[in-house]
Order: sequence, then C-alpha cells, then structure tokens
Amino acid sequence: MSFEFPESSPFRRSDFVFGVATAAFQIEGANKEDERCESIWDRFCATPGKVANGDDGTVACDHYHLWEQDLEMIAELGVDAYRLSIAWPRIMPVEGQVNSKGIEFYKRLIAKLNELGIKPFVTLYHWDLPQYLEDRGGWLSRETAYKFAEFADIMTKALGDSVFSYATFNEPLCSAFLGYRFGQHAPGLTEDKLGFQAAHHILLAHGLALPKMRENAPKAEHGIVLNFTPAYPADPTNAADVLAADFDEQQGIHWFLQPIVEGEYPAAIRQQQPLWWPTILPGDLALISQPIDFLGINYYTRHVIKASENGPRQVVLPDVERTDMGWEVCPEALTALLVKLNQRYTLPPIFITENGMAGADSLENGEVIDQQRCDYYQSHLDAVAVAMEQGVDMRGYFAWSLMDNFEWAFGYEKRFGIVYVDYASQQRVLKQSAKYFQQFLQQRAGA
Ligand code: IFM
Repeated sequence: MSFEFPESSPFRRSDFVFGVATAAFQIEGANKEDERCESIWDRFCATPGKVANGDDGTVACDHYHLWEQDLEMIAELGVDAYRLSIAWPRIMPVEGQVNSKGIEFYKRLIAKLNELGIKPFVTLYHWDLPQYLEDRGGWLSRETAYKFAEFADIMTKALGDSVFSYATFNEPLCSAFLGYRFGQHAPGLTEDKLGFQAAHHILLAHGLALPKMRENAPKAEHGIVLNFTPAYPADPTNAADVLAADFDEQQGIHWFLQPIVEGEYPAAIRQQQPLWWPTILPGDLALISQPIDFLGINYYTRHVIKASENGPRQVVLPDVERTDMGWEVCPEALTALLVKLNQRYTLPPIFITENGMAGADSLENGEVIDQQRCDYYQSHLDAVAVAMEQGVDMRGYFAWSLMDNFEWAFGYEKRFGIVYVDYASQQRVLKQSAKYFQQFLQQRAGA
C-alpha cells in the first residue's frame, strides 16, 4: 500500500493528530475488582433480553490486566494519540468517597502513555453511570449533573495536565435518547420526554464540570464529543420528506450542538413537539454554552428519511454498501456534514473522535483480511481532507476502535476493531486495517 502526501495534503500539518479510541466499559472487564461498583451497564447486561447472547462486561478485553501490553501495541501502530474513558464506578464506588485504587489505575495508564510519547485524550463519561445514582433517577435527576461535576473535579485534579485533552461526555444523544427514550441502552426507559430531560441534564453536567476542569488542568484542552448522523430526504423533491429529514437533524444534531455553541435549544422541537420540552432552569443555558476548546464529532453513517402518516421513518435503501451493523457507508455525507456545520455555526476546532465500521471478521491462518474496513478508512480520511480543503478547521482523526470490544446491546457479536480480539485466549491480532493505518502513519511521518 502506498499513500500520497503531496505538499498540499492537509494531513501533513504537524498539529493534526491521528489516534485510536476505546471506552472503559467496552474493554476493561474486571468489573468487580478493586472495589469498582455496579454500573447501569452491568445491571442492563444482567437483565434478560437486553444484550445479545446475554454478553456482559465481566471480562471484555481484560484490558484492566493487559493494559501495558495494549499500550505497547498502540505505540507500535505509530499513532499520535489514544482516546480512552474513565470508569466512574471505579473512582467513586461509594457515594462521596474516592477510591484510590481506581485513581491509581488511570494514573499509571496516563503516565505510560506520556512515556511512550502518545497524547492521552480522556473522556470522563462514556455511559457507565454508577447504579446507585440511577437508583435515584439517573440522568432524569438534576442532582446527577452535580454528582458528575464532583467526579470531573476529582478526576481532573488527579490527572491534571498529564492529559492532553479532556472531553466531558461521549455522545450525550446515546446516553439520553437510547437510554431513556428508545430503551435500547441502559437504563432502558422509553419515553420521548424523558429522553429530552436526560439530554438537558447531561449538557448541564457538562457546563457545571467545565470550570473545575479548566482550573485543575489549565494547559489541557477541554471539550465534548457529540455523535452526528446527518439525515437525507428519501425524495429530495418531496417537501414532506425534506421537512422530516430536517426535523430528524433538529433532534439528533442541533438539540445537542446549538445549546453548546449558541446557548439555545432548537425552537423547532418546541414548535413541533411541545410535550417533549424538558424543564430548564434559569442560568442552565449560560452554563452549557461556555466556550470549549474543541468539538469532537463521531461519524459513522447517514439516515435516509421518508415522511409518512405515522411520522418520519428511516428508509433502508437497496443496493448501497453497508457494514455489519447494516449502516450505509457514505463518506460524502461526512464532508457535507462538516462543511454544513461550519457554515451554520461558529465552531471551535474539530476532531473526528470516532469513525470506523463493524465487519464480520474472522481469523484465518493467523490473519484477518478486512479489506472493506481499509477502504472505509481510506474513503473517510479522504472525506475529512476534502472538508479541510473547504475551510473546516480539523485537528485530528481517531479510528473506532483500537480493538474489537463489547458493542453495547450487540455484545461481542459486532467487531469494530482494527485489532482482532480472540476472546477465549485474549490474544490480539493486528488486522489488515491496523497494518494499513500503521503504513499510512509511517509514510506520513516520512513525507
Ligand atoms: O462502540 C460505540 C462507541 O461506544 C460509541 N460510538 C459508537 C461506537 C460504535 O457503535
């Protein structure tokens, strides 16, 4: 494989960061070790019918024990950065108390990353809320936002500027909407209004935490990671489809971005669905809209939306390339999304904090040939480069994921890694896509 890095390539910029990403619950395992308490995902996994094959996070990739070898593997890939998350249940397994064993685990990990010359990108919340907080209402309770700010304070005091970049949350949409509105994620509730209330409390938590994070880690960058799935009308000449697609984006994109950047929720939600509107107290939006140093965007696919008598519905187009999740492969929509958001908002620098695909990978003769994933990365990197050429201030790109891991409601059935994990032996094998990424980075370094 050979990659072109002409003088004009935006990826030659020395401040552009390439990395790989994971999240605590998806890889760590050891869910009862060193006093870690139960999280909402442990409870959800233990609820029959919620997670494929009854899979859970008891062992996952056993990263809690294999972390050193995993970090060495990351270094071997030649990346500039590693994005990980902190398990709140390890840090505060008992309410109001700090567990030094949890803190020490992450301190060691971050120290080793710095030793290896890999920039640590830390996400404070990637979905594993302590169950004791869910028992008191979870993200439906305003109190949880204050509890998160306490946790963020403790964690950023402990790690300070040894971390390059902190994100408060990963994908508030998933925690709020999949967790409290559509029931596919923990804690499994299913009411529109609950989803919007949870979303507001998560954004409030982000706003409450930010000043403490800045104080504790003044040299680090501070921001948030949002996931965006742009919506396209099934028939662009049909006004109803166009409106339905727009309303999909009001909920999925603008509900999360507009309050952060402009201090307002999209009026379209109140106009079209007044019953969904959450309780918002005076001052909340001012907290939520404090300046951030970066915006993380996670992108995987697009939606195609058709208006119907029963409301908008997602259409599955025939004859388009799909991944093992059934998600359409559409790199053009990534460029279009970035350019559109850049025109619509005044944004801080952007990182693609997740991008990748699940494949039906198998280990054969010691190898995993995942050509579709190599092509996926190539086309999406090209899509990012085109957005940069069109003026979007992009600062980095992270592949999701470093290795196969616990894919939430899909358990271990779906493999997103560029590294294959044999769960029985915990052996890691670099897939063809990991080698692709490695060569890409080597050639960039030499360009
Ligand atoms: O695995 C998840 C990750 O935890 C959050 N973003 C999407 C990924 C793939 O579904």
